[in-house]
This record gives sequence, C-alpha cells and structure tokens, in this order.
Amino acid sequence: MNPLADALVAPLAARNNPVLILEDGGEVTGQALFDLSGRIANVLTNEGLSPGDRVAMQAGKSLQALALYLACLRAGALFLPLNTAYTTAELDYFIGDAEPAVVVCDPKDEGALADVVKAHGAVLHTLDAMGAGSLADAAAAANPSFTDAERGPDDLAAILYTSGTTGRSKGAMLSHDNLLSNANALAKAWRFTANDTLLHALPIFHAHGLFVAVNVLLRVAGRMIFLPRFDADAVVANLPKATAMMGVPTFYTRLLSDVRFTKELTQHMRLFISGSAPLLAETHQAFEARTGHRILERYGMTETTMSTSNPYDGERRAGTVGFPLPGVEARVVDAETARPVPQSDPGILEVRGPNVFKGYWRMPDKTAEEFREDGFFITGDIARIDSDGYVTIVGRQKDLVISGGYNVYPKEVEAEIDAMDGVIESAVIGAPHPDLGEAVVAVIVGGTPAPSAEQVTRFLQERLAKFKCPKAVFFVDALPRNTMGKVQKKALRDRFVDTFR
Ligand code: MCA
Ligand code: AMP
Repeated sequence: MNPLADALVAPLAARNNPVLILEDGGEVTGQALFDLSGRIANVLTNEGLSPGDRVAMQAGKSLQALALYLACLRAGALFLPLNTAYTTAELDYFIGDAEPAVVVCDPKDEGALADVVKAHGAVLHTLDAMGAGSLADAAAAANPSFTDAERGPDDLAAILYTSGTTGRSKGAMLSHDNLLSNANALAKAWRFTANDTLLHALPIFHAHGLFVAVNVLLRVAGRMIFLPRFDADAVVANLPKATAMMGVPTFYTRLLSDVRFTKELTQHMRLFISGSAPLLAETHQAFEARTGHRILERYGMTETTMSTSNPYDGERRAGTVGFPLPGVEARVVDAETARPVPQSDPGILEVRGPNVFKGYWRMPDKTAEEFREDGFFITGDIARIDSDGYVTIVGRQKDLVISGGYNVYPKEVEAEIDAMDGVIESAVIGAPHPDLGEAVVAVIVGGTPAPSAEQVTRFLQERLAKFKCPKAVFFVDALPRNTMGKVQKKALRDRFVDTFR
C-alpha cells in the first residue's frame, strides 16, 4: 500500500489520453507521465534515496518537476518544493533544517548551492524551467518500471515551509492521509470528474498549485493545461480548452482588467475557484457582472490544505469562505480565554480534521503551541461563523502580509532591514494594492547617515525572495508606539493606506 501513489499515480499507467496539455500545445499522456515518474524514482533510489528521506526541489514548473513530485510519492520520499524566488541564503536554511538526501535546483544555481549541498551530504541534481538538466538526463537512461515503496496513511508525503511570525520558517509535515483526504473532499465538493480540464497557471511549489490543483485533477483522472506561470495572454488563449480554473485573487483582477476576458470567452466554463488571499466582494461582483460566473471562494493554509469552501450548488456568498468541508470541524474562540465566542462574533478560527498536518518538522514546542489539547489547530486567522454556517475571514491575528497570494512575515523583513548600517529600527506593513491585494511597505527610522530607499531595496534583494521585498520604503523620525512600547502597526497601516492607490 502507498495511499497517494495508489490513488494519484498508479491510475496514470492505464491512461493513453492526455493528462497535461503544455503551453506549446504538446500533450503528455498519463502513460508518459507515469513512465517518467518511474524513471526518476529509479534514478533517485539507485543513488541511495530511501523512504522517509527528503527531496528538495527549487525548479521552474515543468513536466519533469511534476514527475519528480510523483516519483517522490512512489519512492516514499518526502517532497519539499521551494519557491523559485528564494535566494541562496534562504535555501541554505531550508537545506540545513530539512537535511534532504537530494536537492534539485536550476542549473544557474548549481555553483552557488554546490558547497552547501555537499556539506549536508546530499546529492545535487539540476532541472531547468524547460525540464532539462542532470535529472532529466539520468531519467532518460533509467528503467521506467518501478515498484512503489510501502507507505501507510500516517506516513509523511511532503514538507512545505511556511514562514513564522517569530523568526525561523517552519516545515509543515503533511501525511499521505492529510493530502489524500483533502483531494477526495475537494474533488467531490467541486464536482471534478474525468471530463474536466483545469487551466493550471499557479506555481507548483505551494499547496494551492500542487495539492489543491494537481492532486484533485489526478484523483479524478482529469486533464491540466499546464502553463509555466500566470500570463494573461496565455490564459485567454487557453480558456476555450478548459472547463475550470483555480487562482489567487490577483489572477481574477488581472483578467477583469483585460478587455479580451468576456462573457463569450468564459461561457463554456464550469467553475472558477479562488483562494490563498481574500477575494474582495467587489471583485466577486465585477466577475459575475462580466462573465455571469460566481467565483467559488475557499479557505485553507499550508498546514491544513483546504478547510472551508463555498458550496458548488447553493449560494456562493461574496466575502465569505463558505462552510467547513465534510470531515473538517471549525470553531471560533476568544483570543484571551480560548472559549468559543457567541455566534457571529469574531474570534480566532480553529480547525480539526483529517486535513490538519502532523506538526512542524523538528519543532515539537512550536507544534504544541499551535494546537489545543483537543486537537484543534489554531489558524491565527480571525473569523466569524454566521447562524447559517458561512465562515468569513475578517482579519488575521498573526502579523502577516499576503501579496499576490504569497505570504510575507514582516518580522523576517524587519530583521534584515534592522541589520543594515544606518538603520535604527523598522516596521514592515501591508498596504492595499490594486494588483497584489496587499503589497509590502517598509517604514524605517534611519540614523545619520541613513541609507537611501534604493540601497535598502538592493540590500534586501540580495537576501530575500523578491516578493518579500518592499514595493515602497518610507523614512520617519519615530515609529508610533503604545504605552507598552509596542509598535502600533495599525497606525502605520492607516498612515500609508494610500501608498499604491
Ligand atoms: C512576483 N512579484 C511579486 C509577486 N509575484 N511581488 C509581490 N508579490 C507577489 N506575489 C515580483 C516579481 O518578482 C517582479 O519583480 C514584480 O513583483 C512584478 O512581477 P509580475 O511579473 O507582475 O508578477 P508575476 O510574475 O506575474 O507574478 C504575480 C502572480 C504570482 C501571478 C500573482 O505572484 C503568483 O503566481 N502568485 C500565486 C501565489 C500562490 O500560488 N500562492 C499560494 C500559496 P521585478 O519586477 O522587480 O522583477 S498559499 C497556499 O498555498 C494556501 C494553502 C492557500 O490557501 O492556497
Ligand atoms: P499559507 O501559509 O501560505 O498557506 O497561507 C495561509 C493563509 O492565507 C491563511 O492563514 C489565511 O490568512 C490566508 N488565506 C487563504 N485563503 C484565504 C481566503 N480565501 N480568504 C482570506 N484569507 C485566505
């Protein structure tokens, strides 16, 4: 038994029809993807990979990158995908923390990573955005036939790093059952079948693109139009071939600002799904006015994959994230007392169910801090549950900015800025942004001499992924503080609210 390989990968072997449609129109049959996953699994296991080992991948979205994920499932290894925007400094931490047996990186980063990978005794392979590199070369020469490793439902299938509100990133450990139960629940809730073709323009290094999109479509033996990234031209060109699309709100605001995105273009579509960040009610309404479709908004986290969803049938209520998925329990508690709040009052959202992860990699204390004794996971989101059961995310208790669907923890950016010569202190906030929902803003108290805004940006870009770098930098004489001396981020958010408007 190997729950995910049995449910998602094995059925590909019998499919002579396409599972992927690539940007150039090329089609990849289930059989071809299955064989490639077997070849890669053979390459890795012949080089010493064992069940339970980690395989880190920082590579562009390609057929080969997807096959590597499937190969890890088959070999019983833990897949550890990393955002392609992460810098070498960020990667250094992930490799040191996860101690992968194999690291797969873009050939351009091979030189920079060789030492750190060697220091950790890992095997280094390359894979570029076109799917070429040492891994693909080795796979071409390998045997496609592979016997899947035995795994149980509680064995781990993946580690996804998520930044923390306090310092170090944490690796969320996701089991076979976490991922499979969620894929089953979503496929059913959203009525996915083998007749579906999903327009897939999300990255595959986060839960949204990989576990929500890919797992669901593999589960039902559907097809994916596998675009390397979100590009409005490619989306408009490919929509006629799709039946469904998943995206972050930025996808939908960008499409709405495109005159080619019309009712006619979307008439045949079955479903548009949004998540990862709040979809403004006005976007929901504008989308319906333009296309006649009501976007189905759902809510989740890396640690839980999906927890709630608006209904497929029934009212998809703008501004809400719908109901807990079958098998998932949700409750709203008081931040201070941890007791349930009266109905419809806001409080901290907690969830429990088969979707909830197994804890943070090698961080038992952090894991314990984020769970209640009765097994509920404390999401850190502030929500309300109305009398008819709809969950609305009204804010976040955690200090977090979500920019274009990517999470940025201000603490991490502030720590880098504060380490700069000429900086006394800083505060990083999110400001409303028409394209990204929120964008990162740095507010800095400079010394004499203080760095320029350009110097701050350049300094940060060497250390942090670009999406974490501020889109605007302001200098102030002092940061607003409350009587306890704590920086008042709300006052700063109010002051800089119009930065991008
Ligand atoms: C790119 N840039 C960004 C972002 N993306 N800056 C801030 N926030 C971003 N999200 C940088 C680029 O490096 C570039 O920098 C500049 O901003 C403009 O890039 P642009 O070409 O406009 O961006 P893009 O390449 O088109 O990307 C925007 C995007 C992308 C399509 C919205 O960020 C994206 O695909 N987001 C999806 C994220 C996602 O999958 N999230 C799921 C995780 P410069 O110009 O200086 O070079 S959350 C999750 O998985 C949970 C479980 C959930 O609920 O789903
Ligand atoms: P991540 O850690 O990248 O998995 O991001 C998870 C966070 O994204 C959640 O804790 C929420 O704050 C946010 N999120 C995801 N989906 C939604 C949504 N539909 N509405 C509002 N926030 C969301």
